[in-house]
Amino acid sequence: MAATPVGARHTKLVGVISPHPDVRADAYPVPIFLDVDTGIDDSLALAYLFSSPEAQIIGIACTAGNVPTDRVVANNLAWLDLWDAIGIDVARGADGPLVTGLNTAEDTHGDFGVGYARLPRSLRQISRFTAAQAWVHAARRQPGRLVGLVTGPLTNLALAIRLEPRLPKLLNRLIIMGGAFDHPGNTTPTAEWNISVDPEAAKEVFDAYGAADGATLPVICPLDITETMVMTPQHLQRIALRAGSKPIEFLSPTDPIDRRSEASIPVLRHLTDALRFYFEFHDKQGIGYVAQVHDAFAAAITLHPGMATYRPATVDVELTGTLTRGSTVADRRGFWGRPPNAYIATTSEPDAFFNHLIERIGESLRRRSEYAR
Ligand SMILES: [Ca+2]
Repeated sequence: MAATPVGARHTKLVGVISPHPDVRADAYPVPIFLDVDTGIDDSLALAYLFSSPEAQIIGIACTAGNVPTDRVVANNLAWLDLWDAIGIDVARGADGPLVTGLNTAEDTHGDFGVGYARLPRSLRQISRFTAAQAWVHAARRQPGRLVGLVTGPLTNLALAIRLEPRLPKLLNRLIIMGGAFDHPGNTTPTAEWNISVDPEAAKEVFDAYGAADGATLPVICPLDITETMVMTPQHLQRIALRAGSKPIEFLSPTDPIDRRSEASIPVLRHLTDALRFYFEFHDKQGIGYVAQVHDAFAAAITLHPGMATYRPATVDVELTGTLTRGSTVADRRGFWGRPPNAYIATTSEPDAFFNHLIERIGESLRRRSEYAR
């Protein structure tokens, strides 16, 4: 069978594994629009971004996923309070996927989406915009500059592209945590959670990029790479040491079932209680008393694309398979005759990522707690 050559407009990208070519090292701070379903690993991604001076968070869209939309909103507002973040609008998204009902993942993230943490209720107001409107508004305000990061289902982004079909071209870059390619799924044997919750939305987004001549292709950060980002109790302890938190805690599967963090730094106390639940979930899955921190890694390559390598691919989503609905499929041999519509993140160094994450969050918390004294 003859493979059809891909279109000329992307020929410079075809067949290479390379650093993402569309980022300038001097392009800091990065104005980021977040779309999240917070979520324990979303919470860690937020912690990383709030701790990183290169990130300028423009707004946060709340998508139903790990927990229902209202809970995602409450979690995001609470984290903004805990991090003393100002000037960041939080926009409520749709109540569920474009076509089907909503599945949530309280077994993975806890009834409140943040494990055992009980975040203080926030009195902040949410945006007057819907999440889809907020996407469009943010992109139009700084065309060609905004970087999108989605660590939940793609429902709101798909709705935003319906509102503004030029959105792919208005964004500087887009990073999506989602999908699995040469790797088993984490929701079905072949499907990853974010894509599986709303496959129609994911397909709309990937199709939009396939049709958007001149748009910078989105980066897909799939399970293949995020499942190698395994956080351990040692990593969490290193954050606490760096932050100067007291007492220094070390989480263990032999801890009493009702043990909760007594960390002196509130953000760290809540993160510890969230991650304890996540460690236990992974342990129950047979992975060990650790946590795959998918969203935090996607956040890191948003700020530092050089932390991974990428290959261009033509990506689509299975909608009708009786066993494979929600699976991502990459056409590497040009069977479909369609040009690449994404880069897939392929390799990275977990140790380098965790050193960076620990330094960022630990140092930020240390400075904040010293300032508060
Ligand atoms: Ca998420």
